Amino acid sequence: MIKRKNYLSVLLASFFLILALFLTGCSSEEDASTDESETPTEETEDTEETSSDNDSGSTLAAVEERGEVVVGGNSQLPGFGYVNEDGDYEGFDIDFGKALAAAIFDDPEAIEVRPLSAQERFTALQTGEIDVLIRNTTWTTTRDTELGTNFGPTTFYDGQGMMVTKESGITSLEDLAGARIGVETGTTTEMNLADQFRKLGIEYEQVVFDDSDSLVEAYEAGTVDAWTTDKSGLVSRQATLAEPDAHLILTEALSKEPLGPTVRQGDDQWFNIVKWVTFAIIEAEELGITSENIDDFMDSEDPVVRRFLGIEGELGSLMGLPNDFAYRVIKHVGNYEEIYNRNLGTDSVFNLERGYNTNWKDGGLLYSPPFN
Ligand SMILES: N[C@@H](CCC(=O)N[C@@H](CS)C(=O)NCC(=O)O)C(=O)O
Repeated sequence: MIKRKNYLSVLLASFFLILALFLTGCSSEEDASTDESETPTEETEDTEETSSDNDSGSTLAAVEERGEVVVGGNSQLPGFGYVNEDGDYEGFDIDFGKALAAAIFDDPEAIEVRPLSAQERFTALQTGEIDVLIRNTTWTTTRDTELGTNFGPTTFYDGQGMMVTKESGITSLEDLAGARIGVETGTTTEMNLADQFRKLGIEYEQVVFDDSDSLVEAYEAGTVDAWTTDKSGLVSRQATLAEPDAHLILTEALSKEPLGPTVRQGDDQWFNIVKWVTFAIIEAEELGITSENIDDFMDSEDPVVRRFLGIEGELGSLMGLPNDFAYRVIKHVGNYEEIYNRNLGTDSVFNLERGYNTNWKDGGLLYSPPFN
């Protein structure tokens, strides 16, 4: 059964890949999906077919049978998703994948990360090659509709930025008139760049790359004058440059980039699991529950805490999970603050300020609906 599924996935994957290349001519998926002349695209029809194969509950059943969650991730973005010196995947996005494994298997290591380029990621989700995509991916209308995805809660509120060398003397977008600007294909970045520069009436030369390694290489070699992506991506890659201090990220933001996990449409149970595991991480910070102190909460009298940790009620079983799923997640992976600090904040080389990514009680945008 599993073998047949895999075979079908491979066949479908090849088909989608060829179709995607044909439709997009190797450009961004936004280009393909916003072209009204192609509506409805074959991609849309096939996406629906894949989704209908995915009746509610089938993803969890397949994950349980397999014994691990297959997460589509990034391997080139320190802090978010990358391979560390020991050959293991590490990062903020990876931890949200581990949280799913902790909730289902009580084992955060029960995941397999499939490294995917920006271009490959949605095909991998549509064909069933991965269970969930957690790869600095922005929630947009076309992805939610034509690409057949359902986005879970935003885990990182970001915006697109621009990196230049300090030596260039460039301090604002206006200074980039006539510049060669590097951008990665298959991202929201390409369209935002075009939109913003059109709005500002700035002429520029867009240079497109297939992955961030080749883009950063070209920037360091001076083949492009500037490069643009999510500010988090710029911060992450700045740390890998030969002379990080020789570069600056312009203060202007070109767009809103809400990043979060996303699943295929058609399996509401799995969508709920991804949503509520993510919310558990946010809620735990609000409740002051950490991986260190969680056991002290097990005799709490607070009904909110008791329901959250599964001491009372049956919230987990309503979505096919054990009732203590939130306990498992926080015990093994930690709450939002712990995950953030470890990968991006005070305990990391990036020391990135949380900005919008603070809990609503501290004036930020992170907010979990009630666990009841
Ligand atoms: N958030 C944007 C951009 C995501 C993206 O793919 N960013 C690039 C630039 S940092 C990246 O992660 N590249 C890594 C790679 O090519 O593997 C999106 O969803 O389209």
